[in-house]
Amino acid sequence: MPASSAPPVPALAAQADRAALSAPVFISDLHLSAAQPATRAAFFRFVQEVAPRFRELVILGDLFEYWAGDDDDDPLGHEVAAELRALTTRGTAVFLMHGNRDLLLGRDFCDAAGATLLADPTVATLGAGAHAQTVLLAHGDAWCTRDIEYMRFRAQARHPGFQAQFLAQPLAARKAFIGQARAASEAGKAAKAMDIMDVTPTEVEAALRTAGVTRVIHGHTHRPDLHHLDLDGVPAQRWVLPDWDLDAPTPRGGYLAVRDGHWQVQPLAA
Ligand SMILES: [Mn+2]
Repeated sequence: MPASSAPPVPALAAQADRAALSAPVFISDLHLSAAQPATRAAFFRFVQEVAPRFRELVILGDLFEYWAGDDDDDPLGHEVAAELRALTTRGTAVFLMHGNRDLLLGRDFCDAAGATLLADPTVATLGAGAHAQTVLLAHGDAWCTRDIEYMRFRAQARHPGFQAQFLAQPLAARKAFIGQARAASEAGKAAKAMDIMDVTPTEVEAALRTAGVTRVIHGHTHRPDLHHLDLDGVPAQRWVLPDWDLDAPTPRGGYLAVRDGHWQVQPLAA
């Protein structure tokens, strides 16, 4: 067997399916890429100035616009991992969930960032003692069931065999495939009715019942809101995180802060 030949295949990371949080801040859908310098700068500022005030930073998917594998030589991934690692050394734990765009974030990235990868969905405990609550955490795309075409793609993209096969391809081939998929996705989105891009309310309610909780936090839809639900007579809440785009004509972004039982969505400071 030739000693040199093929570079090592990026490894998938182990996923935790529970998390104990005390004073977390939640973000999602930053869609970081080299093409979004202001969003990247805002994220680094957030990690340096806002996140250290919390005990946990929880990223609920689509931190990156795309992820071809942990062996990507694009410096952005390394810079983000270094920032997150620096945050953990200051005492804030980092939890990360895959989104639909960065679901190949793997073991090397998580190790470099000092991050714990969470399964989608995960039931987290918030606080302890009399104030303890449980909450369901998810990216949100699994509940967009009215988009049949997307659900079919999702099932394939999340299949471990498909992922292993994909990651075994050379980096350049993976990047070419992702470039084509992104172009097709942009074209498809424009043609789709907006309401099939949102979650199906009954799917979220079913997930809350299965998890036995009355609160859920997710992203993905880019429709930040607090929805009050009636779950078989019990009040429940669905928190939808804002996406970030500081490179847009009207910059946007924000985070959900949870402290002492108080939940609040904060826009990014201008
Ligand atoms: Mn998403």
